[in-house]
Amino acid sequence: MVSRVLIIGACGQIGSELTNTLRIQLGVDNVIASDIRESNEALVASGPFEIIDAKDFEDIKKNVLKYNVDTIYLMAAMLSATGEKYPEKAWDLNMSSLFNVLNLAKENTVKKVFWPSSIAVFGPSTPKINTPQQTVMEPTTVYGITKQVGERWCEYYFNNYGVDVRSIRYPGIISWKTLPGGGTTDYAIDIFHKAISDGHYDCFLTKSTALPMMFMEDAVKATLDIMKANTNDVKIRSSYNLSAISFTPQELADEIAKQIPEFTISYTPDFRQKIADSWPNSIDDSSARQDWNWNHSYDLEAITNEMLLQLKEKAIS
Ligand code: AKB
Repeated sequence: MVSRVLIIGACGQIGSELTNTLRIQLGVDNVIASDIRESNEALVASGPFEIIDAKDFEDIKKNVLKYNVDTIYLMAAMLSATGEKYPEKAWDLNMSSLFNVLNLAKENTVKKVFWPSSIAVFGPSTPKINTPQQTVMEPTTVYGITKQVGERWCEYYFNNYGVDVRSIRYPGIISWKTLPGGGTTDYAIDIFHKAISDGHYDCFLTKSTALPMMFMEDAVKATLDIMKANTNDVKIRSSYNLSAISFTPQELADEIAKQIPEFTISYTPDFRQKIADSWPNSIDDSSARQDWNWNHSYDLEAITNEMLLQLKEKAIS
């Protein structure tokens, strides 16, 4: 039987592309998109869409029953930079939405849950290079705290209630279709837009701030791979480290300048520098590669080529 999925937060950066790919794989009517508002016209027009508040258990349940949903992807969250501006709201949204979905699985209303964690789960005391799967975790952002606590609850619901919850720790995700909202890694997308429109980018991180990053195609693939993996192969039920590449703003700027030689970059670090400084430079994701055969495809050159090509085309169309 084909799975029927509900995506909560479907208008967002990752949610929108996950929805499109799932609609191709499962059929449009088997993928119910939802968000707190209709903020992505193309997405709303592309198949079933419901306004759902991720903090409202009954709202989610009503739609799960209406569409006979068996799997939920919870993509709604307040990210690191916005979370620092609204700490209580970030805690409230990120935790209540997770509990709503875990509890629907606990009562067997849905069978499977995907919930994203992040490299934000790590903190300044974590080893920075090739950060291991299991290590010191003392996040200093509210977003990171919600991810760390969320991971503990995912594992708890799996161990104690048999909830089939699966999770990966996303690095910064680079994409061109939908803009990201309120993250620290957003510079790696802003820079492409500004390179094309202005030939110059003023970066909010220093030139040598290395962060783990990944292209959207790889992120969507990882998400679907872990969801398709055999239950017994998903050995980690908190969240898996996931990695593709790591680079600094300067390295990214140099790569862009290979194609736009007149491109220049300046650096004006703001409050997001402190967040970036608390995160790893690179991630050891050997558990994901071993347990469910994770493999990335896009390196820095391929990402840069694809971003510039697609955004230039979008600018003239
Ligand atoms: C952010 O920067 O907050 C996110 C993340 C790394 O989870 N992109």
